[in-house]
Amino acid sequence: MKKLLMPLALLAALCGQTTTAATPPKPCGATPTNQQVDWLRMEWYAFVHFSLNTYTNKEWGYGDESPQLFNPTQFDADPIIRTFRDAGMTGMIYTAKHHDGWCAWPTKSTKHNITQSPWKNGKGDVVKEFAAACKKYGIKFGTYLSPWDRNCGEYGKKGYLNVYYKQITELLTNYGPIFEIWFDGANGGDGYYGGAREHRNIGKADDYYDFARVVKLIRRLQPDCIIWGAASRGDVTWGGSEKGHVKYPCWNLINKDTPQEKWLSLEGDTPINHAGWFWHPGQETRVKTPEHLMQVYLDSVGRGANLILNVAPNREGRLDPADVESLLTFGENRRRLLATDYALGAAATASEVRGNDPQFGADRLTDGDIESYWCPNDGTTTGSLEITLQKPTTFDVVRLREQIRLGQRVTGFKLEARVNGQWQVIDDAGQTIGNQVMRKLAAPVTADAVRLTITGSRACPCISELSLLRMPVQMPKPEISREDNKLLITPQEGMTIHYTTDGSNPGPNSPVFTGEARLDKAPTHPVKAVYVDAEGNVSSVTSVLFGINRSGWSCEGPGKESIDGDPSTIWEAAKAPASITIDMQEPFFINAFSYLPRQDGSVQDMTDRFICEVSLHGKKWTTVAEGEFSNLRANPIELTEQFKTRKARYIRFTGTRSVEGKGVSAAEIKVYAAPAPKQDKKKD
Ligand code: FUL
Repeated sequence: MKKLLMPLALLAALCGQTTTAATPPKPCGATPTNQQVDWLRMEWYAFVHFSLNTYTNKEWGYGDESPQLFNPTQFDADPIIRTFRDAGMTGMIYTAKHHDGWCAWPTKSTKHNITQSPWKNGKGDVVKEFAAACKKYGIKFGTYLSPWDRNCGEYGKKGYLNVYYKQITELLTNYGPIFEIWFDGANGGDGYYGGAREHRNIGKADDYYDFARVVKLIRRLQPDCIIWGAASRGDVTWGGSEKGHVKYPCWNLINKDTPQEKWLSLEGDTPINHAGWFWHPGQETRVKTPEHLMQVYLDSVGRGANLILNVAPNREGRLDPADVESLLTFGENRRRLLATDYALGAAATASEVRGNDPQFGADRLTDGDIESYWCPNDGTTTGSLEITLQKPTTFDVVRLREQIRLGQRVTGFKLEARVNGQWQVIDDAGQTIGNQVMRKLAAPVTADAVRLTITGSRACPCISELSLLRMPVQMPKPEISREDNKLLITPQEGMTIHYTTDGSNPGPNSPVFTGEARLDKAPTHPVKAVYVDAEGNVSSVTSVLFGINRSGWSCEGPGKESIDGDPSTIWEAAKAPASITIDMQEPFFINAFSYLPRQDGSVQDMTDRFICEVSLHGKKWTTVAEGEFSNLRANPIELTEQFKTRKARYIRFTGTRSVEGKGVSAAEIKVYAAPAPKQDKKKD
């Protein structure tokens, strides 16, 4: 390398520039470990929630679920991991134990584990099978081990800690290299706790679990393992929402600009399906689109964090085909986005080069080497770089990288492009860069030069890459909604819409949607639609299951905000328990309702325990569902509760507890129709 640089240095000297072999800048603030750098370069990987909750339609088990429930008839880790590999994912993290305490490996720490399950006659080990498949497909394996254990009688007491440390030790000893271990932030609350069925508070998680000790233990067992959480004692922390986005500007630092500054990378986490982290019946109508996933990717990886995307196996132990389709389409779009860097090899100049040493020259940005970097002299915290392309080139994403081994420095930047000989600003809102930032432009730009201006930096900026990328054209997916009983599907120029309402998958031979279709008042199948373009290309399927049409419904007493179709209006009651009694005006066969918690960002009075009763005439009431809406603080999504089919005109929703506060609330309540039971059909 040095040998190569000599002639350049000589040339610069001959051209009258003073060239000294400049020394690299000193690190600025906290720097990442090699493990943290390697981890950031993994970009995105899978999360797999697969446990007893898969069988109970719950997001959090209480801890009293029977291990007998776990019996996937078709589980095979191989196709699951192959799918992740095919999508371009670099690893996967499996929930070896979720909050319900059931362990998916034959642990010696508790009886509440897979040896008590019928799957493989109690001889199975899901952790082992996932670890082996990851090895086979060359992606990394990691594990999630919930600190909160709603099953263990010792939870909240000292005795639990040995159980927990033992579980960590087993997982980090018996399954090969673990690239990341997750310590969830949900801790303490009510649970089964060995039969006590009570509320247990653990105080400060850092003190109770003794995370300092946990970190030491992990470092001893697997020094390369990235630790998520552990009260910021680890290497990585939560991105801040379960939508996958991390906020921008994005700093991989805590206690920034203080002597306690520490490098702590961010991980955005989100499920691929709106239904939640675990598999839920009917979730094929709630899968996130590839376009949505691309946005999440840009808002996490493209802001300098990593993305962990959950894809949950179903009760058979297979991935849901709708999830897989979206995952693979997004994976392909990502691959196409990153396939060509139009700036690669382009000539570059800079306002200043450190010691005039070509080692730190502007062309380091376009040499395709993520380790080399441009850098000005110490004390210079602003500057500009110009990249000249050989011909006008169209791009709409600009990717920048800092040499983060020297710390995260840049606080502001601006991008300009030369279009038809005129410089124009294409992005003036750049702040942090970090490992990488992907700036999606408002519209594609065709330019023959690009200028990057660093407007602020904590020390001399060290920029390792500037790439020009092009977002692939993504085939749109129809959007389906309804207005009263009228079905609406968004038209798309040059494409026809084909749809079904009987649950079957639509194709070019299905009925054409002309804008005049009616929807059943109480549909029992999802509406599905595709676009077909002039060449016969077919888009992905959009599938939506509508609840019973609520127009004309009323509430006996308060609650109308929960049936008005407007999530921004909220029914609120100051004191729990409080109920909404809905009159559907006529009887229906029903088998599910959904609850959308308040969406205004507050968890105050957000109902998280409920009772649901139904009645045919409004006199005799039957309780059809009762329980907990879990994980609402982190993920306030619409949750669906299913029950045995009933004929009812009235439905009463009672909030009995909330995440915070004494009251209860609901943004929306929907009710779902069921097919008429056989004997009733006969009567009709
Ligand atoms: C949350 C948990 O409570 C959820 O159930 C899920 O595991 C998610 C990844 O983290 O905090």
